[in-house]
Amino acid sequence: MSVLDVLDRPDVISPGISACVGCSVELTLRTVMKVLGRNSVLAIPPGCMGGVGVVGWDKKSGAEIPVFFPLLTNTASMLSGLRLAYKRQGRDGIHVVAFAGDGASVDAGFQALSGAAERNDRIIYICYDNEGYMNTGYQRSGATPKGAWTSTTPYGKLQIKKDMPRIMADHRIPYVSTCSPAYMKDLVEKVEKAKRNKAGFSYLHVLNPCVGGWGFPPEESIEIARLSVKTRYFPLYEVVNGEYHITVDIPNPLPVSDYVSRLKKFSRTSEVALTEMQELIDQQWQELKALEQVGVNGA
Ligand SMILES: Cc1ncc(C[n+]2csc(CCOP(=O)(O)OP(=O)(O)O)c2C)c(N)n1
Repeated sequence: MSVLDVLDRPDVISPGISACVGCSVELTLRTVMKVLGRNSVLAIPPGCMGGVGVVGWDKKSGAEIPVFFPLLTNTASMLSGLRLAYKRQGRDGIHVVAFAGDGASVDAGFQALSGAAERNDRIIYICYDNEGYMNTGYQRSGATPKGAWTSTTPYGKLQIKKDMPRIMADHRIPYVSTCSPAYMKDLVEKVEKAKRNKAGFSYLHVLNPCVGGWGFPPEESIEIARLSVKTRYFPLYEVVNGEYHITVDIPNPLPVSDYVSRLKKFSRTSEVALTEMQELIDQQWQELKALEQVGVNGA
């Protein structure tokens, strides 16, 4: 089945939800759910996607599947419970899915997420990473990169971005991948792998440019996402049973300054910080290449 066939499927998310113009998260959610289909239960914690109406504030659900609203802190553990309940009912075919922001995943909900991964519960957990607590006014999160402006880091964040996909891979769960809305074929194939994964936990980490929080024109959302990959700022790879594989190779990367210069959130980032960012990107790419050789199991 081609990607176009998948993208032509009917939406399970209703039209008219109130995401910002140019929101790449909405596009990601619609696409992911086209792949996973109607036999799914969706958990959306507080955040942009919770706020825009997918959970159905007006009692006319914004989705044609069951959606519920866990706390910012407990998305994964609620899904673990659901999975057990379905198991007891003999309904193993239902996809139990989280669609959660980076704040809900790398910070506030990390304990629940790490616990569910450590137990290898059969959950599909998708983190949409817009690099901050965007719904509540652009506060910094553990996923905000060093040097970036947020409302709580007015002169640029001092710490580097938490490398969440690598952290999740070190739980040695069956499936981890990074995805981008600018590489739809790659994204669809990865969601399909998660859908087929019956062995346990699947974690997908999507980098989603945020028009308001990052400061760029709405029509450039996908271009910015593509630049993040082409500069190797956000490499696309997967880790299947401990084996790393770069799915979109970038043999001739653009300098990270091509990406940074497009985003207002980096307008106060110094030359020194930019050099450091490039060095970190080069180092992480080398590490990824090395992991491709040895995997998390060192085999
Ligand atoms: C424990 C707790 N602290 C704070 C909040 C308030 N809150 C609601 S949404 C949100 C932002 C969530 O950020 P993120 O998960 O990154 O999603 P995004 O807003 O970027 O979509 C916050 C802080 C909350 N709901 N629960």
